[in-house]
Amino acid sequence: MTRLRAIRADITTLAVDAIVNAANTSLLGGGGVDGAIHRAAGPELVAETRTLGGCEPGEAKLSRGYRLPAGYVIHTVGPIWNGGGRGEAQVLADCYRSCFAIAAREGFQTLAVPAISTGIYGYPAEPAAEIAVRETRVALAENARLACVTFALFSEDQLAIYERLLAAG
Ligand code: AR6
Repeated sequence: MTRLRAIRADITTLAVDAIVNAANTSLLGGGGVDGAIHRAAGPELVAETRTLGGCEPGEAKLSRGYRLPAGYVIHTVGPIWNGGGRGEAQVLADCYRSCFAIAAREGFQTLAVPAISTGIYGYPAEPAAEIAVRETRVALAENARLACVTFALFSEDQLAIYERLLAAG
């Protein structure tokens, strides 16, 4: 069975143990995938995230999924792209590591992950995907319990980038 796949999907529709949210430091909702997750989860989600004390870029926090088909949401805050010379790549890698650390701690077996930072935060899609695939492969190698990570991508262009990286092995 393949443990790593990329599909074109609205991440809010996926029935996995946990989905990753590309949030902001307030954790109180926003646009993009964050807005979609909050809408689909219902108002109970912001009631919980309000108690989490925010989240720094590169870190992650866990909440329940409420009305989502996913059981939990792992909220992370990606870097805002500023040309690439301000540590953006390190912060993005830290996002994935923080999410996978929570998944390992909780014993999650199935995860869905969006292309963190590549929307409103402006991170270029290709280098962001390289980091996502690299860090996910490390997590799969380190965590035998993790059965499947799905990259849930919103556009055909994003999907093509991920498919190429996954095919390259
Ligand atoms: N399912 C999967 N992917 C999605 C969905 C969805 N339903 N909706 C958008 N995407 P973005 P960021 C893709 O902007 O760049 C929010 O306001 C989208 O096409 O959601 O990390 C937060 O509160 C893109 O490829 O997140 C922050 O303020 C990717 O998800 C800020 O945006 C990420 O785009 C975070 O910006």
